[in-house]
Amino acid sequence: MPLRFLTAGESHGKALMVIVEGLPAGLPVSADWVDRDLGRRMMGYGRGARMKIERDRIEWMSGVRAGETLGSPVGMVIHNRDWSNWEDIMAAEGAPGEERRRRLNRPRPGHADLVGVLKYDRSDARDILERASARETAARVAAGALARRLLDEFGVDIGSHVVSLGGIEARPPHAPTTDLPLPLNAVADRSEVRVLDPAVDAAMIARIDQARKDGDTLGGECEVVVRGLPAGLGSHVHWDRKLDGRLAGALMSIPAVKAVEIGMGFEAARRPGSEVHDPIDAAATPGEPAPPPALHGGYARRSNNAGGLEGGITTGAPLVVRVGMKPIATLMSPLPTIDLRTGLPARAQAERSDVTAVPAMGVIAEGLTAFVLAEAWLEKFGGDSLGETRRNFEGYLARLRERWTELAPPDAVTAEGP
Ligand code: EPS
Repeated sequence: MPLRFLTAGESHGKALMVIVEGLPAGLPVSADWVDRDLGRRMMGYGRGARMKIERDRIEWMSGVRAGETLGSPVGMVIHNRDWSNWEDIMAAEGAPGEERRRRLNRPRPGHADLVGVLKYDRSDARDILERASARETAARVAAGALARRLLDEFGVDIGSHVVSLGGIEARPPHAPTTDLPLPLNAVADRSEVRVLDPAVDAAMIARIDQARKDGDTLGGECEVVVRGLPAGLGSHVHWDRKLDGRLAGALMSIPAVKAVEIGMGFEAARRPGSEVHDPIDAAATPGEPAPPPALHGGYARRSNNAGGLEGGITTGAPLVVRVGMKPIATLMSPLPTIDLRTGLPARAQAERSDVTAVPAMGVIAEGLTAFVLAEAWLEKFGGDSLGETRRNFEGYLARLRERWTELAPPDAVTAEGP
């Protein structure tokens, strides 16, 4: 059974809930570990007043005992502090036809308001926005934090940083990751906009301040980088097992995300093959043991334009994914829309919102990346207990090393073959 999770909860409902199923037993976990990522998701210059109300923390509901997973479904709840202000408006009990309070009648272009109302046959777009709100991503980050915990046991580092915000670039597209700090978040989290270059901070913050004054919103791009993965996660054999497709699907599901690039991404479509593909070298002398930890099986790449994936399978090089987010749909200087009650022209409703949530989006992207990778990890290595997963992982690495030592010595092979 694959690793999977389900979330539930409205933005101004009582709580968010998440169930993660398929984690091996014996994985050390703590609420502090999960809460750390929840806290990181709430940060970032440009976020709205809601983040001052909430203190996102999980409460364990199931699946964990004495600081370890049991192998049973892990249930977590994140209580909404704002619920006390919405108890009447969002109450579950009541008469279906009764007049709703805090209705949203003027749908925001770019939000799910209008299409959701049409699809679900609602008259109040609040019935849609409550679930379309990016608040739900807190539950995803909690699930992602458990996935990250599993990968962390194997030395995998998952980090992200903002590479552009409101049109200001912090890093040129497709720059090699060899100069990035490890762990990446130790540096990225020091910046209010999660950029690595402190010189760019001030320009982005000024841009956000200006957008706030203008009643406008800003989008941007984050880069997720994963280091320490072995070659061999994912598969080439079937479309829905290809890891690049699975990652792109998960990342595109983040609210407001409109683009995902892996490695060189769109730029690779513009260049000849000789400038795109990553030449393969030996990282060790053939016949001698591959250097530890042998994640690449003894091979190395001169570049990483593939972003760590070939044929839907990890190469052992860093996984590099760029995620592009459009500006948030709630504008304080609202765009033209219609009034759902009359069909007549109106200005979109201005709900409390953020000027930008690009720094938070990177944290969410990390969580979803971790989840997809943990799923692929358990497909490859399996195990009902962490110890079993570890033995399988080590057995695979031993085989990669063995393959390398079995290679013929260089003088026994001609260009045509042995
Ligand atoms: C969010 C909570 C929301 C928004 C934001 C993300 O809180 P509220 O709607 O009470 O202000 O700050 O949601 C949106 C940007 C959106 O379009 O829905 C959160 O917890 O991340």
